[in-house]
Amino acid sequence: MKQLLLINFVLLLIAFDSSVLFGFEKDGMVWIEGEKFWMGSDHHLMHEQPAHQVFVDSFWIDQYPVTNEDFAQFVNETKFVTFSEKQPTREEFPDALPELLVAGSIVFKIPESEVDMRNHYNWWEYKKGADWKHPEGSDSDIKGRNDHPVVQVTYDDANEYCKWAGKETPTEAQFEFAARGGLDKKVYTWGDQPDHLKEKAKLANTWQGDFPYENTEEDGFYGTSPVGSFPSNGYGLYDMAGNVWEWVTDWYNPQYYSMSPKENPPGVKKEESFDPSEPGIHKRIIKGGSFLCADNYCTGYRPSARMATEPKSSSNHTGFRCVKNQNQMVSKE
Ligand SMILES: [Ca+2]
Ligand SMILES: [Ca+2]
Repeated sequence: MKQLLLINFVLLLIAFDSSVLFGFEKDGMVWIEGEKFWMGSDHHLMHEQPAHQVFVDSFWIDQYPVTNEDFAQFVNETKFVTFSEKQPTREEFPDALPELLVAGSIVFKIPESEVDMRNHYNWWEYKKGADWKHPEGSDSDIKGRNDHPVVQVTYDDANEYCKWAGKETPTEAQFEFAARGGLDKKVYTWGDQPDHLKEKAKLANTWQGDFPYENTEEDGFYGTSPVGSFPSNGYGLYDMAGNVWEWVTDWYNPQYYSMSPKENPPGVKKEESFDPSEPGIHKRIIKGGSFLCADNYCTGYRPSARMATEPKSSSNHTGFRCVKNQNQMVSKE
């Protein structure tokens, strides 16, 4: 009897311990226990290949993307001015057309009918006055969108926010590992079955209908959605698929996965970053996909999906969240 009680006690301890290790939440962040996982995919785009095993150290990650309300608090306290609120100069953009040298940012514009899918200028336009407080241009605002993810932020804007919060932007490996939520080698954050084949309510804010001219809004949202509107993944994290793309620290190189280190891969050096479609421009990576990701285009909301983005560019489908690393925790204590 005594032995049985002891076994029960030990089992109880193990159960308690695992709940501490996985999905433990504090101050809006979730603890991710370091582990090996399969990064990338052999079944999708070339730059996601090869799938390869890497190890990431334990870290904390924000449960939700940073919201307009969070970002407003940062701006109120620090008087920070984001990149898209400043007028671009001729020195920064020597080749830009004069009409583009006004403060503004990139906004999605739905075409009226089918367009050439190879030319993304068919659905993106530079809009004067577009910034985080006016995501779709000077005639828009964020009223009623306090709990939506902040958008129209560059990588540097995101990085400044995370620093202010005592955090950092995640690496690509951290983001992907967290996004998988413990489901190794699965296509989506919820498993292998595409969202549109599920009978239940939608699992992420993506694009339904023919991208880019038909948005049927079956998931209930035309654009961004309040953070946490869809079920969390296995680690209790929200919007790791869809809603907004999120900045990570890594510089982009399509061949990185065949040469990356096996532990805590940091990405290539800036000088080694390379996008074959725009050689000569150094780009960082965004992950997680957005409300513009459609199954007929990029299914960018898969955890292994990645997109190269010029770090000084912002748009109305890109935001971010932050992480806290162990070295930060040690230095703070
Ligand atoms: Ca949607
Ligand atoms: Ca996302």
